[in-house]
Amino acid sequence: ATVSPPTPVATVSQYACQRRTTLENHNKIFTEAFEVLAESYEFNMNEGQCLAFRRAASVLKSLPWAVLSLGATQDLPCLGQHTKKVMEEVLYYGRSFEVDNILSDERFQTLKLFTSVFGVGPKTAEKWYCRGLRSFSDILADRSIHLNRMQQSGFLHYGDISRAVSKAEALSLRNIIDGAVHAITPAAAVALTGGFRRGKEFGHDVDFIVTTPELGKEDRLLLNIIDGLKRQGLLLYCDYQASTFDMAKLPNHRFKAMDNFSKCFLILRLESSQVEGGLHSVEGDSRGWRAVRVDLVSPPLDRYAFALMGWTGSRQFQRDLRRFARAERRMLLDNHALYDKNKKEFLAASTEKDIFAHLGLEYIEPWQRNA
Ligand code: DCP
Ligand code: MG
Repeated sequence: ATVSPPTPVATVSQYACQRRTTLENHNKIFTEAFEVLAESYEFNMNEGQCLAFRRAASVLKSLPWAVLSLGATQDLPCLGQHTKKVMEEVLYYGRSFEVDNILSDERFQTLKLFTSVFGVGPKTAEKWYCRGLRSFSDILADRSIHLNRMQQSGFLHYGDISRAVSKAEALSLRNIIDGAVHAITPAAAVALTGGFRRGKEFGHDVDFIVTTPELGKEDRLLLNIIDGLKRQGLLLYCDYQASTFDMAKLPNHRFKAMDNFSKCFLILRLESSQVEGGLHSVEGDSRGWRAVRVDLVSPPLDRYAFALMGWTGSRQFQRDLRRFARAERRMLLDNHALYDKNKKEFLAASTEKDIFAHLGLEYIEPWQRNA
């Protein structure tokens, strides 16, 4: 890779969906600092500043060169005064003092620890922090705290599921889900999505889309898969959510965390013997198995392309696809559908390429969506 911007520098779009962002990040020293700041703003419920730093990080991730001076950033979008001040510190001192302060802050450290538990979001973490709790043992010793089922499983399997999932483990899980699906109906299909589809070597979970050609059978399919996994003794935790999908509803351009398809959040038992090269977790390997977080989503077949797009991510890429659609095309996009406000009609898509084409965007491969 080159270390300085080639001349002339091509203009960088403010939208991640008009940039090609591979996993090769030449500006990690900046983007890691931005991520800490974004997270800190997220804990303080400052959505605007949080997003500003996530956007800035995303722009730098897309560059095929390393930023070596502030001057090199003058034509880049999404970099405000605050981001540039942080970059200046990093360039001159090799570190940002603001970031160092956040990292050594007790509140930040505690909220980071608490939100690392499956089922614990920023609000719950904040509540526990305000009660004076600082560690897992504080939480577990406090009799006045009620843990929901998800949080109980989160603590029970904390050691395993806080450790990254490897690609080999993800592929082994695909075989397991494949087997469960095909025992039910050979017509159904399984696709690995999320970060692994973007080419990542490690993830925090494994995301799959399952589909059946029979419209309306999605809920049934998912329940049958869950049942199959249970009978094999692989189901450690299951939170199933039936579909609330309404095809008459306009897409919601706001990037909320959830779509309305039938889905389940699982913790599965993965045997070491099933994984090529063994388990990624050292401790788990001596035990012979580990727990892994798995998400399954089951859209109706005619919505498959939208669901695949949404679940492939990255979050920043999907956020900008929706922002681009609305601001530049007067269209509404979400995980379910694409609606053209000019023509007042829904635009169908059977592949991701169709969606890019409807939006008048060049096709971006999944491995170029690591924004
Ligand atoms: N997603 C969604 N609705 C949800 C959960 C996720 O639309 N209820 C989308 C957002 C992400 C993608 O699916 O872009 C995958 O979510 P993950 O949180 O699993 O993120 P990644 O797979 O990209 O990263 P990781 O490696 O941490 O799992
Ligand atoms: Mg994932």
